[in-house]
Amino acid sequence: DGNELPEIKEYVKTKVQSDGKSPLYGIAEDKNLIFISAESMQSFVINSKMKGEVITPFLNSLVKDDSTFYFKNFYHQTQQGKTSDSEFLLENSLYPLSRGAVFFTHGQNEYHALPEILNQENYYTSVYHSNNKSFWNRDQMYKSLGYDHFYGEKAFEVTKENSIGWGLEDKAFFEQSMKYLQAQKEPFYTKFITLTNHFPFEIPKDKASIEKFDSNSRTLNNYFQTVRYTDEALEQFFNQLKESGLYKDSVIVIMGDHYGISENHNKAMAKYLGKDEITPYDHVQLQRVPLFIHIPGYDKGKVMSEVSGQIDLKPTLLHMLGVSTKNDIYFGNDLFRDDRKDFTAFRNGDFVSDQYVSTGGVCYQRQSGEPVNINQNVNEETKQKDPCKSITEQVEKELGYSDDIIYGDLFRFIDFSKSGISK
Ligand code: GP9
Ligand code: MN
Repeated sequence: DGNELPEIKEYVKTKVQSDGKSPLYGIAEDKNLIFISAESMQSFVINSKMKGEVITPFLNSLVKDDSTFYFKNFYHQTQQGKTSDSEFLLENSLYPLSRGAVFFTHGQNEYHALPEILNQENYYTSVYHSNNKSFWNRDQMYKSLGYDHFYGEKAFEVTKENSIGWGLEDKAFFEQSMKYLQAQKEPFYTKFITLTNHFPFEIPKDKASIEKFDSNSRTLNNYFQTVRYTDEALEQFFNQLKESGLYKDSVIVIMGDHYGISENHNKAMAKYLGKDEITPYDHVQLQRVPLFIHIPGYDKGKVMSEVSGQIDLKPTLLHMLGVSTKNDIYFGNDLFRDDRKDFTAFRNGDFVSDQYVSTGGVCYQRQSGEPVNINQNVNEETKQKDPCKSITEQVEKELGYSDDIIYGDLFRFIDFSKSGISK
């Protein structure tokens, strides 16, 4: 019956939200928001080479672009729901579930998601993704999130020639999306979900622009080619946005949805990174996915090194659009604020903070990767000195609150329209 709500509200008010506005508050007011979910794109390919070749020339150029904020310590926080979990984090700033996919298990809940909020701000909202509409229960979930329209596989012309792996290749996907995009009422919030860089990362020879890697993992060997393909598709899309005139009236966000290379390929990954092995600490660092926030016309963009995660996007994007989140309930922080919560939590209770990485019960110094020396065979009092312990407690509390909201469908009990959320 919503009994937990007062405690959750209190937590969000005191530990998550803060008064005052970030320097970028309202910078994108009334602009279109074009969000691109880049399938399986991990940060280790950005500004890196493979066999002497640059892997992502276009994205690297974006990193340097004065109109771009690139977040190099941005983590995915997904679990078994993969792409759908990353969508859930983005739209709600709530955590996905520890088992299963919340898109399936709680697709009929009440949410207070980005599309619904932006609809109230007179935005048209849509998703483009060339896959069966019911995959990940998207058709149902997108209604619950408030999307106006979902352009699924049937909206596209998919042939043998323009398909790679899971379906329509990214270049054709963006190209065919342009006619719909240009017809949309502005301002709009539109999410594109790419597909070509999906496991097992296979691409026909004539569509690959770089070599394969050489290791014992065919998956990693292939990965670089499909990553490069998506990089080229993104460049083409930026050019098409410019030609259409939409570019200058839009903010463009590109985010990796989750890892592409699992720990089953650690040996090959170690070879690529020139390391002896992938330690648990390295594994956490490999959960970084790229985040680009590109604001045409803005010229003070830079590389941001703050620890951050997918949970931070909803408040960040709403604030950029000049929409207050004052009485909303969510667990992320505006990426452009200094007074941020000091950790990015993973679904399994691990976390990364400014100073520490906590994984598998071991607390590491974030900068050096050295375990924090904790004297284990001592009394309780000394054990308290584990610097990760207090953060772990907050992480667990927060994950629990997020679960309470989902399992109890608690937003049923809140009328957000009466809670004073507005510009
Ligand atoms: C499927 C696409 C990929 O529609 O989003 O899903 P994933 O396997 O990455 O969760
Ligand atoms: Mn995915």
